Amino acid sequence: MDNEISFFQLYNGTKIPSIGLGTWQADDGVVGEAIAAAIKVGYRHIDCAQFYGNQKEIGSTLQKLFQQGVVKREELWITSKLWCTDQAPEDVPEAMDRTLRDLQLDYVDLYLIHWPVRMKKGSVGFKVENIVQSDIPSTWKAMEALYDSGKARAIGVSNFSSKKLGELLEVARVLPAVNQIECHPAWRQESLKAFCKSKGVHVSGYSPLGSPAWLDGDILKHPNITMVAEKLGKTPAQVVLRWGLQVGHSVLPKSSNLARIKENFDILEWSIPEDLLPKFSEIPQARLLKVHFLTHESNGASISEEEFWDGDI
Ligand code: NDP
Ligand code: 1BO
Repeated sequence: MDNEISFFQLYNGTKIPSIGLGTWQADDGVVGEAIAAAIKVGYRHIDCAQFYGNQKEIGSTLQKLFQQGVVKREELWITSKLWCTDQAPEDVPEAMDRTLRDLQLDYVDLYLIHWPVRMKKGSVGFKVENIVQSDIPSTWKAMEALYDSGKARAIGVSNFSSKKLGELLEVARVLPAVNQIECHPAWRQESLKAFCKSKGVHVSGYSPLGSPAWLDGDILKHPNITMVAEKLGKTPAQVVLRWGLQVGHSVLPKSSNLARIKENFDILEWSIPEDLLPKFSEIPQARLLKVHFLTHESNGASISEEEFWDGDI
């Protein structure tokens, strides 16, 4: 088969498909069609989260696809994430069960702590007054129980700096298998990626296209990217995603457009020649996803963006 999916093996032996369909900002009424189209094209990995508010539609679409025989549950890799309001250890099992009910699944393949930030249970919105002291070791114990129960085949974290991940690794009984972080040529995260690699933690790259419709930069228009794309007869999105695979992380492009869903998957049967890879390393670095609500003085925050990320660059 053309474009047969490739995998990265996690430390516990499970295999995460190298490309996953992102679902953030894929609204109800749209997300189901996007998932169905992606699975028919060959995607086997869907990146979900309770926070995205669309897991029910994803669940009913998956059920239809199973019933129609388009794909089997065991052929898919479904990631979901624990939202910040459910980090109290006693709330973690119910959050998992809610996600499983919404997705109409018995288990997820990967369950992540979405952010290293705890917010008041039931609170809504990104407001400094909603933040309460986090206690990642106690949240993690509850995550480990989900792993033991089989409701999550692997557990991990997202948006964890080297420092926060290092602290977790010191207390974890079940090691985090994945750190899902912003990663694209304009935010390559070389030191955090090297740290993750040294600890056997796989990196999944979110906003792998630089989230062009939402965030500040449009890396797809960077001259180095357009030059490589023209040279290889590929699109800017394809070379940016392919770069991600070649530097060792899985990529999670979001699209709700059938043509772009196909385009983003067509990155498996070719590669960027070694002599063009330095072109990606020349691109200036800037984190695109800023957590202003946590870090900006005007919101009453007391820490800076740099402090929040523990100085990781
Ligand atoms: P992406 O980098 O995937 O960019 C998505 C945007 O690019 C959409 O506007 C999409 O529009 C557009 N797009 C998709 N394909 C192409 C293409 N081939 N050419 C041009 N434009 C294209 O950004 P996201 O921020 O959505 O990140 C991807 C996923 O990562 C999320 O959906 C989510 O699952 C995950 N994520 C996780 C986070 C976390 O905290 N753990 C944070 C952010 C993201 P269209 O749909 O119209 O094609
Ligand atoms: C705050 C944005 C989270 C997307 O995963």
